[in-house]
Formats: sequence, structure tokens, C-alpha cells
Amino acid sequence: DEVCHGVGDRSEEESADEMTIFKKIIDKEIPADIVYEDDQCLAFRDVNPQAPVHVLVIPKREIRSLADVVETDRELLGHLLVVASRIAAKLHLHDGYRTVINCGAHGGQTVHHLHIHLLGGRNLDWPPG
Ligand code: IU
Repeated sequence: DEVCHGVGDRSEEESADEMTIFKKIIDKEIPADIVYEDDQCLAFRDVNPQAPVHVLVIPKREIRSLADVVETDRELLGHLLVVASRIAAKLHLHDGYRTVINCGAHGGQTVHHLHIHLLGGRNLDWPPG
């Protein structure tokens, strides 16, 4: 991966495989409305919000999906949920909210960098479609 940095002739296909848009947000190569950041994770508002509050909490380390996590990711995964809880409180979601992790094709995952959706500010339907 690092040998490719700065090389200008990579094809679109290669860069799409190696780097998601979320990695570019982490690296501040593209802007995002960041609501929280620490050494392990980043949280920013979804560009296509499905509720008045729609935040994505992502690990800075690249993990493709929940299907790719291993036992040693336990602490990081727990941290992401604690951060989601703190953000929900900070954004005054006192009436409740929902966290969602879409995984794979059937789960509707479109960006292949693990992310927790935090949705709130309205009554959410259940079950999902
Ligand atoms: P999904 O669980 O992989 O379907 O969610 C991806 C989300 O990332 C989705 O809600 C998009 O609106 C959101 N998103 C974004 O916030 N910024 C982007 O540049 C892109 C997608 I591409």
C-alpha cells in the first residue's frame, strides 16, 4: 500500500479497490462535517441524511465490513459504540435513536469501510425494508 503513495499512474480501478471515500475523509483529502474525532475513530454527518440526525462513526483503521472483524478488534468495536452513545447525547437525542451496521450486498453496504450509522431526531420505522 505505502509503496503506491505519490505514484500518479494508478488506474481508477486500483485506487477504488485500495482506498474508499471514507479513507479520503479520514486523511482530510475531502471535506466532511466532522462531529467527533480521536486517534481511533472519526464521526461525520452523512451526506444523504435519512433522519434529522444521521452520523457515521468509522474506525480510522481500514476494516472492510463487520464480516472482516477479528477478535483483536474487540476493543476498537466497543469504542465505536461508546463514541456513538456519547455523540447521541451531545446531539440531544434524548428521545432515542438507532445504530445500524450494514454488511455486504444483502445488508445494503455501499461503502467498503466499516461504519456505524447513528440515526435520530424522528420516529424510525421497524422493520427495515
Ligand atoms: P452503507 O451502510 O454502506 O449503505 O452507507 C454508506 C453511507 O455513506 C450512506 O448513507 C451514504 O449516504 C454515505 N456517504 C457519505 O456520507 N459520504 C460519501 O461521500 C458517500 C457516502 I460515497
